[in-house]
Amino acid sequence: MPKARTRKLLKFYEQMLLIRRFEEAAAKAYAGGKIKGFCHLYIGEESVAVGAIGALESNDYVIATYREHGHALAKGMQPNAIMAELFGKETGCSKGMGGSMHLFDKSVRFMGGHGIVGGHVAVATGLAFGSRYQRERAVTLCFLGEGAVTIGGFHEGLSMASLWKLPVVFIVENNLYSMGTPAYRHLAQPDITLRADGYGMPGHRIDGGDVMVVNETIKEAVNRARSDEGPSLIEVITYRYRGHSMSDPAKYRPEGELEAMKQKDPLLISSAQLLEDGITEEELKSMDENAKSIVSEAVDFAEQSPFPPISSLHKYTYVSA
Ligand SMILES: Cc1ncc(C[n+]2csc(CCOP(=O)(O)OP(=O)(O)O)c2C)c(N)n1
Repeated sequence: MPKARTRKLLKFYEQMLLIRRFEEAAAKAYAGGKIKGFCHLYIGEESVAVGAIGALESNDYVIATYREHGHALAKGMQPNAIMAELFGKETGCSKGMGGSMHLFDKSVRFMGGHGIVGGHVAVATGLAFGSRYQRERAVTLCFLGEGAVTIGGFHEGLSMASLWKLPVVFIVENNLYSMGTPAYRHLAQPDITLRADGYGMPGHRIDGGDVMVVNETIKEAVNRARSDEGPSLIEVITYRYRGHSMSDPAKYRPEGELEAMKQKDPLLISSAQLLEDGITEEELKSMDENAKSIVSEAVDFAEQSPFPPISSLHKYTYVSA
């Protein structure tokens, strides 16, 4: 029987594998014309969502950006419902009407999937206010990119959350680029954690490669939030392997950067730790096979599901035609 720490890492590794294989399948389906519109992949960043969400209780909330497939999976959404949503099918979590950027599942407290950069930060503060008001003792994790920290909603969300000591943790996934713009070209102060001081909350920067480090850091911030000590701002350095979205060939990266970053792949880091803890190559391989089969079933499910009927065109809108 592996030690508790190894068992935890195994669970995280399994989730990261699922996300990696899910995203690879999404890329293939996009290239084959099965997924249309925007599709932002999370490959390379898996340790952030998995480690952070692994620090939560099941009644805690997660809210994220449009790069949210990984967060939705880590929060317990069904791969079939997510893939079907990406395919625009009626069986998708948003009935095929939201697509990649608008995953949502209230039953597991995954509150989206938001396309307006920084807009959801204020929504996260609202969720945390709601939890406090209803005495739920739930914590909200809000994931955002470094491109969101100069936007008004970031300021408003952090300021009010701190003033009211709301149970929320803001996690900046700094993957070094906002679309094609590197952080040094849009952040006058590149140390994002310094902003925390301006809102009277603790700020920490960590390297996101090791899922256990992410987990431990976020756990501390979650405990703090749950004991009414207020929010924290955690900047996690990470890297996305693909372009901003499927339509971006990512030509703006310096030569060799991607290859160098892949040497510090979160899956590589975790598998090396697991092998050291006595888990065998065969066990890791069988976990990978399992992830691939879950994803392949999700793709079949999405392929075979119907598109929403034309009669539903005006359903779920604020104003009917
Ligand atoms: C308010 C707003 N402005 C501009 C955009 C266009 N836009 C979409 S994604 C993006 C870059 C965001 O980068 P970052 O926050 O670092 O997240 P990442 O995509 O790297 O995960 C921009 C500018 C938008 N969606 N919303």
